[in-house]
Amino acid sequence: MEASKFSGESVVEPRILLVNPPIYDFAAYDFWLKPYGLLSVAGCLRGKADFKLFDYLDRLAPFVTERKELQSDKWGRGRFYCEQIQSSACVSEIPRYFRRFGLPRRMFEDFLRQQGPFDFVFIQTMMTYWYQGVSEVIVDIRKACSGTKIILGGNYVTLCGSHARRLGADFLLQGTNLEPLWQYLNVTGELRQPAFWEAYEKLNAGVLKLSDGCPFNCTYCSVPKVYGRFKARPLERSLAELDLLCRLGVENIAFYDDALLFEAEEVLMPFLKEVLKRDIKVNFHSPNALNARFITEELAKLMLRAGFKTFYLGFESASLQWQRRTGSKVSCDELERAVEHLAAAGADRQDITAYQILGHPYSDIQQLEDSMRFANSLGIRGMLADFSPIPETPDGEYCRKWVDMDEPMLHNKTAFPIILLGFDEVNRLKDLQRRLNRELP
Ligand code: B12
Ligand code: SF4
Repeated sequence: MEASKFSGESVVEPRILLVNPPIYDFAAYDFWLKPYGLLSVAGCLRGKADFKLFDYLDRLAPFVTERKELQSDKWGRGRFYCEQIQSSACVSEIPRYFRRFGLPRRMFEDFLRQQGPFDFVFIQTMMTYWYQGVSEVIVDIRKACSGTKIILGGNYVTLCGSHARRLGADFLLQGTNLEPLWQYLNVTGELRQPAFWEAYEKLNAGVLKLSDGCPFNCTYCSVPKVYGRFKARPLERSLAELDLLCRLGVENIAFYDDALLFEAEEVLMPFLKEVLKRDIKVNFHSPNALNARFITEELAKLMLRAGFKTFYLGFESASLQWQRRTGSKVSCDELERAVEHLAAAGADRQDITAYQILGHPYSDIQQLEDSMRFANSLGIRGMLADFSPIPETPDGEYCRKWVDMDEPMLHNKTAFPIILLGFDEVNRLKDLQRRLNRELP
């Protein structure tokens, strides 16, 4: 390993560029998308490096705010700037437009010319099927600053290591243990630091994560393997991060926890009680599904009082057979009870959404239409969550029957349901979901 700029007696801090790449996909929407892993790692090095951020998905960048059609909704969500492009050969049969979402490429080239060179570039990787955006960033950095060390981390690198190694980065951080990164950089990071949110010039939405891991073992999910046992993060660290987000003017906060409501008495409830005690006024959201099983009357009341505005519940299917085969994370009764508790606590049913998987390989036993009608009968919105097969999960491995799982583009959530069920059937189910939502009071 070459000596990094962290080593030696130099008083000059190393220059580190943080990049959240553009997205290449059929669809993308800013549903409180933030490069939280990247910012967390940078937070550990706060005060030890000179950071710059280029977030292609930053919707508060002037290029975006001057476009009326890209304005945020009342909870800080909205559309990304996008350009239609040629899809890559492996998904060319999918009859949907393929696009590049995010700031134009030339803006990054200009940025590198004006702000470079950098000693290191840290690049966020997210969905496995978004690797083309990562590749674009690497090509542009190599062209502009040849001596820069490029470091990748995040979900794609963790789940598709051997594929990611072909993109040409210098170092890959797989999984969640940051020790190999500190060794590579020859520095020690401080894990208790909040994420590096001050990298943004303007910020109206942020992210928090109070815990890691999940106690369930759903057969379609990578979290149990990647994160292991459920573990709460230190409350003080989360409160310090909340404080930082509020100081930066954030109004909407999305939780990125996998099991936000597990052991709520030890984790979420103390956090929310502190929010009330400090009289903090922000809107909380749970885009990453909540487990309805854990929503008690008391918890629902506390969540509403502390500022929760939208509720996304993971339901997946009303079929008992499907639930049992995939890990029994939630039942129909539990969903119904949770909705009653939330509504009684003051939530508008229009702000409660049940996710259901579309295009899961056991669709034959999922009874999706009945499941959609069941959620609708509770007066809440339904949202079809297109299935993305994930390598090394039992269901993802089963999908090798239909697609080449070694090509991450084929994990694409728009592509897979169409490959499995056909274009017409996917459209029929989506139309049905839209109709059911429209019929809600
Ligand atoms: C939040 C989240 C979302 C958010 C959006 C997140 C985003 N910014 O894009 C929402 C709710 C919108 C979402 C949607 C979906 N998601 Co999602 N999501 C997540 C979740 C919970 C966290 C992702 C994240 O930000 N991780 C980063 C932070 C939170 O992790 P961390 O632990 O602090 O990070 C550590 C390390 O990973 C590392 N690290 C992380 N990043 C970096 C970067 C660098 C440079 C370095 C050095 C280190 C590093 O260091 C950190 C400190 O230890 C993951 C599960 C998980 N626990 O990771 C699933 C996950 C990524 N999602 C998944 C899925 C399936 C989906 C959906 C397809 C579900 C659906 N059918 O609708 C959609 C797809 C959306 C789309 N447009 O295509 C899958 C992955 C699928 C895939 N093929 O890649 C995951 C892994 C969950 C699973 N089921 O296994 N998701
Ligand atoms: S409950 Fe959610 S995070 Fe936990 S294993 Fe199941 S799908 Fe994954």
